[in-house]
Amino acid sequence: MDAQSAKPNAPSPELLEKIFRTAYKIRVFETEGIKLYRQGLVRGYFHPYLGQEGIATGVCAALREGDYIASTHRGHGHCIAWGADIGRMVAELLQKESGYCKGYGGSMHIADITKGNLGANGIVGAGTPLGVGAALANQIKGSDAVTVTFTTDGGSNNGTFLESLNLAAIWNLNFILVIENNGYAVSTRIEDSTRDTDLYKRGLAIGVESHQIDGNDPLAIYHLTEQAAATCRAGKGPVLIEAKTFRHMGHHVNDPGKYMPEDRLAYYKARDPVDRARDALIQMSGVAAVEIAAIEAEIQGEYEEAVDFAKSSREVTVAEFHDFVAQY
Ligand SMILES: Cc1ncc(C[n+]2csc(CCOP(=O)(O)OP(=O)(O)O)c2C)c(N)n1
Ligand SMILES: [Mg+2]
Repeated sequence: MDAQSAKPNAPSPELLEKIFRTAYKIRVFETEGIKLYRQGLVRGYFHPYLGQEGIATGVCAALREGDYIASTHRGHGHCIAWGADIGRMVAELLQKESGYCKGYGGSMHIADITKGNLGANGIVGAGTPLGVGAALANQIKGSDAVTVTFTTDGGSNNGTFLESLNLAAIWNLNFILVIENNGYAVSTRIEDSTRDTDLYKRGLAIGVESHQIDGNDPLAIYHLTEQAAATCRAGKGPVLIEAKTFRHMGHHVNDPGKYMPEDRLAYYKARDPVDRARDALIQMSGVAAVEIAAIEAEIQGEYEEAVDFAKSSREVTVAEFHDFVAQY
């Protein structure tokens, strides 16, 4: 299906600025977060969202307060695009008690249920049934809230992908499933894990409106999500979106990603989502280079404040962690 053929209204200058700010904020968070990781300050894994920023940015910009998201192990970008406080996010990475999960969760478990963020998830594909559950709960409550689950090409091979989407379909849930297809599950190419690599067709097979889109085009993703959310709120959900993208580095910070073909990386880097958000802001709303530089400096400053906040907070102890887990 060619979703890009629809003719959306011209985006407002405010929307263009919001999209650029979000994409850039994610870029800074990931670039600087990798440095924190290399300094030994972040324990566990860190899966950078570099190169995929356009998806979280475009999708979340099209949602409303009161909607819900569920995310993946590569989840920092989704949290930021959903409006998370980056000080509390850095604190979570650094095992500080001021973190979103008191420092007990780390990178792969940042969640904020109070704001409808059902969380990042270390279990590949687990956000899909979780999102369908939230969408069902909202339907039962009579709410028109939309739930978006961000999943992955790897997650689409988990059995619950089809089971969950099928339930969402028979119940007409307000549910949008976004597959971030970056072509790899760790170092396994998608061509080696499935015969038909056009993952949106899996939705078509069970009667779900399904689209494939350039995952590096934040504006196109915004417009498509806006349409998908309207479809859901009109009682015609769910909708599946496959966003094709590529990560800028290996699976996690310590994976050199040698298996990633250089020509493919160059192709996607030439279509960098942050550059595209910046270009759209300049070209479509006439923002001058000096203003762009000021926005970038502001976001960098905000990140540095977030790190200061996190570093000044108390680190939780292993004993506290054990006591906390033992309660559940
Ligand atoms: C159910 C499950 N199986 C295996 C793993 C181990 N694992 C972690 S990430 C990953 C692959 C991730 O690839 P993909 O789902 O495409 O997401 P991407 O890393 O490309 O964003 C695997 C197999 C896991 N975390 N959960
Ligand atoms: Mg993948």
